[in-house]
Amino acid sequence: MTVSQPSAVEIGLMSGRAGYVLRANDRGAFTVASPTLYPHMWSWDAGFVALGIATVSVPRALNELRSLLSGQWATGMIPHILFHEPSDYFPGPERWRTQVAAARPAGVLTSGICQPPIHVIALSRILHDARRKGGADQELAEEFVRETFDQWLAWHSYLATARDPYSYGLVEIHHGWESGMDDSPRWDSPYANVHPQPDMPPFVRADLAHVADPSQRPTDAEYARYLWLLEQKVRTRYDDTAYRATGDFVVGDVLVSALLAAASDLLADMGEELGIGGGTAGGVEQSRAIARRFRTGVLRSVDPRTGLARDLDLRTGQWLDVESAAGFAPLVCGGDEALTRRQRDLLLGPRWCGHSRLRWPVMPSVSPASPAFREQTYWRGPQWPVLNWLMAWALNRSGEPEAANQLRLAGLSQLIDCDFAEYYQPVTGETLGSRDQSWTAAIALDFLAARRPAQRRPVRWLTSELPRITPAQRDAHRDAPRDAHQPSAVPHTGHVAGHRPPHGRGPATTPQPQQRPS
Ligand code: 9WN
Repeated sequence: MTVSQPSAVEIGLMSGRAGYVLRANDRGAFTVASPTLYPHMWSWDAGFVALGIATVSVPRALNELRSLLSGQWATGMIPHILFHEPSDYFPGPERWRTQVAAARPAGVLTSGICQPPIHVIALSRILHDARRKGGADQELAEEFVRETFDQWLAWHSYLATARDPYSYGLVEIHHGWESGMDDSPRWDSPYANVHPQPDMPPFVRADLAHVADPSQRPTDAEYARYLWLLEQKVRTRYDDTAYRATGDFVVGDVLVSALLAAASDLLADMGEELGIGGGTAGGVEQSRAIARRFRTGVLRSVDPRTGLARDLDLRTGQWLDVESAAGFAPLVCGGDEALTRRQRDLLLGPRWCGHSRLRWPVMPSVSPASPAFREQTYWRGPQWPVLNWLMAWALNRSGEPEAANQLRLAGLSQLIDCDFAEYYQPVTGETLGSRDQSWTAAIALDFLAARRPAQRRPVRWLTSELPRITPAQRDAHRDAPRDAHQPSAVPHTGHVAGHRPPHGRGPATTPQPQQRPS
């Protein structure tokens, strides 16, 4: 299917209406994710919202990120929700009970888990806009980067340490909500091992009151598991090590890892350009090291047969083979040009955006050719405009502007009715979930602004970055006895066999130090 440029009138209508939605969802220093279903500030939503607002107002976009940072925990974690005002959203602060956590911030109530690190990607986009505008906007944005550099670095370092203690190069998530793709079939297998216990406090869902059809939302059984994991986080006082020892859900997430790698490279770029982060703390170098480690982890997760990246269940050691949008993580972090081209073709081809049943050739959350595909069920097939934006961004950055533009135009066509829904039925094009969703309006503004991407610094895949494994270590690994907690799917990690992480959980290996690129 070919899609054409929107007309001048359509552009005018869409940008006006998108701006209106964002204005209406603006609560002063922050933007609610949507007016009814999500009446608070969500972490990765805020990143997308900020980059959309920047097309109109750089200062307001920076304030969005500043507001988000006000919720940062002492560990560096940016929490997934900031509860600025009371509401009927469930689970609210009384359920999260973050007062049990020493690291929680003062002055704002938050949830106790996190979401994908899109923020520095948004910040670099805002800086790009500000520089185009020049003058006060540029000064403000550059000053903001200087002011907040260490906070972003702390956020990335949190993910790279507390959430990857054994240096696998995959960020560990403790809840499906941390992936941003709540009930994705990516998580079906790990969630099968999540068993809510009778002592979990009872609950009443609030989300179903805000959607036309309950089948568009996760099921009650899924919700019970979500709340049980929340309970496990509370009972371990939001201590990641304690949770890892006892929690039911511990998974290495490839998309979060790819975003961390890309964002870390961008943070290092900004630090270099502005002459910050090079001091004693070596922030630029730390960022580059994080980028290298997680790019390595993502590329190592790719299934050579499908060309898609895979999440890793760290409880069972199984790779999770699901044809979900997260499989395109390598496109986001780059590092292997042949794989980038393969993923570009796959993405535009008949299993994905080019699938014959799709109303618009826009990125679906799950391949329509997959047995896991469901047209109408939350993250099991419908299209999220922000995912499409992310793929377009990644293609642009990978030097594929034509492919990126195809997704951009298709994405704009999908949004032409200006409902700015949370997500879209991929076959009929019907709007689903919440209306006037902030991040959808924001990416419409970004797509409409259609500025040329900043030139990507070529990221070459350096084989010397791959941790090495000697034949002796490989044999030792092969011969080592396996148990239920020992992954069978990580033979290529380059880790030395025999050193089991505490609590008998996770792979029975420790990594070799990574070699510096030559
Ligand atoms: C739980 C706000 C958020 C998005 C997530 C999306 C949905 C929340 C919910 O809404 O999650 O965090 O209550 O369903 O899955 O990606 O950030 O828009």
